[in-house]
Amino acid sequence: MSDIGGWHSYFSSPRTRVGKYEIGKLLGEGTFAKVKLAKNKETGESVAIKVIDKEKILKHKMLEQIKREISTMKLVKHPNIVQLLEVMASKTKIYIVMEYATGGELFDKIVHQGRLKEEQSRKYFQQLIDAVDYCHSRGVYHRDLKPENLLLDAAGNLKISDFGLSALPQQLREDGLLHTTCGTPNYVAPEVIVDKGYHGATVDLWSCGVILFVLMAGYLPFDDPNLLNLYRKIYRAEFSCPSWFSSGARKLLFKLLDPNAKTRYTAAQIYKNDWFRKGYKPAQHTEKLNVTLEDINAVFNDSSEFLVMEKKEMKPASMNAFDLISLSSGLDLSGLFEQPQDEERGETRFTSKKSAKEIVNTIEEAARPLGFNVQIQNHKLKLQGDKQGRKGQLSVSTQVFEVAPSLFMVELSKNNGDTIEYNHFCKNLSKGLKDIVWKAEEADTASGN
Ligand code: ISQ
Repeated sequence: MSDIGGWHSYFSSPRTRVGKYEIGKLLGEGTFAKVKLAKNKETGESVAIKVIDKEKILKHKMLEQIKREISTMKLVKHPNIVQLLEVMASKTKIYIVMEYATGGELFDKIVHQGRLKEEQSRKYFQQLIDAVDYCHSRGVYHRDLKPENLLLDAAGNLKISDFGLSALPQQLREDGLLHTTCGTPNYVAPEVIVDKGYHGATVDLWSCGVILFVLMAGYLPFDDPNLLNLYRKIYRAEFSCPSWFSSGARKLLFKLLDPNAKTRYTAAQIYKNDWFRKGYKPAQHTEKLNVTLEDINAVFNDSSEFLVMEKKEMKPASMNAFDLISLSSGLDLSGLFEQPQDEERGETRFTSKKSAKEIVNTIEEAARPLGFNVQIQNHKLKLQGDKQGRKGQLSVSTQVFEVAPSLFMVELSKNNGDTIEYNHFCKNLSKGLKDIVWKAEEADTASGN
């Protein structure tokens, strides 16, 4: 176990808490938003939270649009679409809480395993069309369907993310995951490229065609290092199917990757297609969420009902079995709970079942009358003697560790000063701490159990 500058190396990192969610690692980042993994502390459920900067939204005059998009997202409930769970706001941020798709991106699967078998590709394509058509029937268009937006859940089912944030203008769509300024046009329909005005549904179905091709081929139908050449290939729908594509799949692809939006297959035509129909089971969707526009407005009006505090929570550093063993000699942990230990090195440990906060307060109350200047930082205390001892001013560091749920270990270590004075101090301190600190063997008596 290392010791850095007198403070223990088991620094507990601050955990940000937003409402009932404890914020975890970053899942992705865009210009206006970050997506973070989070845990609902009431249910233990993992969620993905999109954190949007309010100031940036206001600066780009996107407020009304974002409000509309969030209310749309709340109305979309389909097993193959990442579900919006709730929306919260702090003074500076908007938090969009969504289902967490644990399986990662579908296209990572292709990157690692190569192209998929036709059956598997068909299953994902069926789920994709089911979800896309469900949204279209409610007037919601994605307009940016691409691999990054296709996730998988724990059961391996497709989950489309960001349905609803789609109506934002392209150049302002930097609000989500993996969205770059010069996003790849590989999945974009010809009519979008020529910017003649387009219909959201036909554009999404073109992208579904590109996605189906990539799933079965393992590479893009339209690709070129030169952007103009790429646009030309897309505009003319210049692509060819590899030899392993079945004739049914080829036929469907030519109907989807039709450069003429007017003759391109609609969802209704896809449902009638034989290749698509094989083994197709429509998804069962449940009722719409009962969310009104007032709910959404409340989030943006700083209504106290929706306002949450973002706070950094310091938990005492926790220890695992290896940490505990490394503190003890060999595998015998009994030494851990006996006092005094490592006297020569100036280290002493106690255990307590009181809360970390109570322990810290009690140490502080016990140390001040002994003439110590006390600095507290989370669950670490620095105690500085007020007079010079034989070997300089006595300085002691204290930290509280959680060794098991509701069992804390208090570790004292001498940073400076004389060991005899330190031991004397520990004895006096332990007298002051007699209500909360006891040896493990005495714990039951001390806690009155
Ligand atoms: C859900 N699960 C994992 C990652 C995500 C990224 C963006 C939106 C939703 C997500």
